Amino acid sequence: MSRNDEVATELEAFADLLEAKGVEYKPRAYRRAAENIREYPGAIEGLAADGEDAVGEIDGVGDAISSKIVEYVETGEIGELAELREELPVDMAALTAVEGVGPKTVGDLYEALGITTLDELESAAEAGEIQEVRGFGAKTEQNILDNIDFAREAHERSLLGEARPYGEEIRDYLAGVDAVERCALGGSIRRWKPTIGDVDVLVGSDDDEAVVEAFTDWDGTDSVIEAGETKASVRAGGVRVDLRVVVPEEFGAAMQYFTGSKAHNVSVRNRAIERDLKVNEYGVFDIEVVEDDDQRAGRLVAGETEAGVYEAIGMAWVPPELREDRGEVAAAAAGELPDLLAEGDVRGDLHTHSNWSDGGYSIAEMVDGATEFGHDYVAISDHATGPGMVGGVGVPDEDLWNELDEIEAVAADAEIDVFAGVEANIAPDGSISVDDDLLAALDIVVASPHAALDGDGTDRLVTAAKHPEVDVIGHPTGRFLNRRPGLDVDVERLATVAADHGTALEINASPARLDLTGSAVKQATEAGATVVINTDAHGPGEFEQIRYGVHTARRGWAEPGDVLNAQSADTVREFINE
Ligand code: DGT
Ligand code: CA
Ligand code: CA
Ligand code: ZN
Repeated sequence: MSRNDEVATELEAFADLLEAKGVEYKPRAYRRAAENIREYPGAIEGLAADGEDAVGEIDGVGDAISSKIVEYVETGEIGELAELREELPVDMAALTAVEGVGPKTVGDLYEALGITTLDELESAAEAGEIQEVRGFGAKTEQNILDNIDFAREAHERSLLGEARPYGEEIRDYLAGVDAVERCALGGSIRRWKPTIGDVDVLVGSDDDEAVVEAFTDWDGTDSVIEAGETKASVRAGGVRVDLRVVVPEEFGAAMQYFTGSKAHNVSVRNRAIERDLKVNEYGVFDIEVVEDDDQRAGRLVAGETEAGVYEAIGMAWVPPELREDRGEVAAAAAGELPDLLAEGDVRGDLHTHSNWSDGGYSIAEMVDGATEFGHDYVAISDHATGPGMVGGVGVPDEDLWNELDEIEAVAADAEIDVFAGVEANIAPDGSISVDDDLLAALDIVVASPHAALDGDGTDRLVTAAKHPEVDVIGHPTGRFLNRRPGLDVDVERLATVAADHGTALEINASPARLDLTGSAVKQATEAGATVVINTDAHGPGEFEQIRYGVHTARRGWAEPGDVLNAQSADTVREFINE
């Protein structure tokens, strides 16, 4: 965790506890400051060394907050926050992971019932104690009971978008250690699963002791969970990282084994057995012994490289994103793996926000950001108002006409193509929240569900996909990873309609969403639909999150031809003008 992230996390914890105590306004200020510190390009400890005034130069950081930041950087603690934590000794992260439970609820339930953990919350709800608390009712209590299991499970997994940067940092660090010959990420993080149980790192080296030592000494390590001869585990920024060290000659076999998924490995092993071969984490051997104590028995056929392992059992190397046992073993054996979309194939972003709605930057800044990122085109698609849009985030139709003028003015000076768009809300009945005249005047219409996100949403989305002005169905299920599962959607039916009506289905690349999922993408493209990968960026710093969407598309076997924004601006224009 960078120092900026660390400080931001402390301020957010502060905000939660203040909110839990019923303090008004302040929590918002703390969250805003936290966000700006996270995005601040310089190192916070440098500013802190120059004193409170220097820290105060960051947007949204006033006197009260800057003195706390200096205190934190100097002493490793904010005194006032430590006191708050003692007053309210709650597991805030776990409790607020329950859909519908915010910091204020946590504070009220602690006050009334002394609840500090998920287990205590569950027992209280089961005993009917929560509905007796002032301001709570039977419905809230039932809601808690319905969502607690999901929260408990979710709380144990990190978002790919959080874990991946740590994984890459540690991989790059280890790659620079003398004793390390080969180094790679394995497990779910290499397969780009949306959530990660732990980060697996694999090293090929003849000096395991030196590698384990370098690993546990890493700057980013918060604590060492265990350190053995060839294995070690640490906690880094809330994520568990598992290291395994193998000899370089067995690195490929180990990578194949530790990348998983388990189901993929079972399929691979069965294919090997059919050929009188044995595959395990040490190599491919030319005898079919499954229950032999000597794992290395037999003549070694392959093991140094992963490609060699697959080749030895007569199949093409399988891209990690496909290793979920969804037909990839048969496809690789038949030489019929898809020609997957690559990160560099993406040419634009068709769903972004400016400060006309809830983004933090002007239209011109967003367009500059897209240009710098290397895109050929970008769409500005601010939220419209409409039923279900919370908290005055959306732009009313009459203002959207003015925004359209501004987008066109920025477009006239831009180096890249700029599409004028909107993100309209899809109401529960499938209707669209914006006037048809306005929809027709815009280049691109993204329509997304934002509220009433439970139950079957297929009819709702199908109705929207049929709307003649709608070009993209944004984050179709509305899920938030680890927070709410979103709508149930019959993807095949939606995709069939979308294909007929020239509507693209979004893979929202925001790490909190990754919606559609990989398996839904596979169903959608098999039904003939076009997908589009968008960041939903609320600032220029988020354009780079597109990679999470690209790898989700790859998990769905997507080829460049399946993806709208892997096409030229002209082709996109044709698609959205239809
Ligand atoms: P995660 O960490 O829950 O997000 O998921 P993975 O897939 O990273 O699972 P993890 O960390 O438990 O193990 C990493 C890989 O090691 C896994 O994908 C496949 C392999 N592996 C671990 N245990 C077994 C096992 O008992 N059998 C087989 N075939 N493979 C295993
Ligand atoms: Ca793992
Ligand atoms: Ca692991
Ligand atoms: Zn959006």
